[in-house]
Amino acid sequence: MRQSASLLTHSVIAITLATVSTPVMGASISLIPSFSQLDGDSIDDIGVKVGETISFNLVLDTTGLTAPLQSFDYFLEVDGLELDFAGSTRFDADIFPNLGFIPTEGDPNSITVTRDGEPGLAPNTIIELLSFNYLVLPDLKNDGLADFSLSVVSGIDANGTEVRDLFIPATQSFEVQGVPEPWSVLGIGAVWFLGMLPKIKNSLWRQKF
Ligand SMILES: [Ca+2]
Ligand SMILES: [Ca+2]
Repeated sequence: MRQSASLLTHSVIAITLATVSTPVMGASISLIPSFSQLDGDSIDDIGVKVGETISFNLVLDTTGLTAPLQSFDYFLEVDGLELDFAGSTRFDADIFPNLGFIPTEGDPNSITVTRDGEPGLAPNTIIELLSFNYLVLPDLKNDGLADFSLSVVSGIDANGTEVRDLFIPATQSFEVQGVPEPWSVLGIGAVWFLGMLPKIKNSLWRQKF
């Protein structure tokens, strides 16, 4: 009896742990490759060099939706001093045939992009929607502010229901910041060595006596 009670306890614990450790799955947007934290501020970063072109894809995940996603709109904002749009390639023309752009009045660095049409995107589907290319401009700075930000504005399913709030996260953003060239790291090392040279000489001199 005691053994069966113990087994029951273990079963309950196992079920509880399984429930706790199972991640909550839901609709989302994400970028690949994903970005990471390079410093102490709150925004994720990508280390870049002036003049290079960076590329990344927007992934749309409809996990948890109950009807096909029939339209999908997002707001895109870019720091035009650090990044210059260098083209994009869409992969979803057979899913959302209609593509539209709504410029933001007075702001050339932001735009709303709309997609709709048949057949739409089925629930519990993950696709790469498009790829972005951006040229890194010389006015690069590390100020902890987003240089690229993309947010879901609206998603309407086949029942006409607004499902925007089901997308978690519904925003993806990152900052671009410079990484030192290998030669400049060598340069810093050479300066340090030259600065230390008198101390090294003195130390060697003392070792003689
Ligand atoms: Ca950061
Ligand atoms: Ca920046």
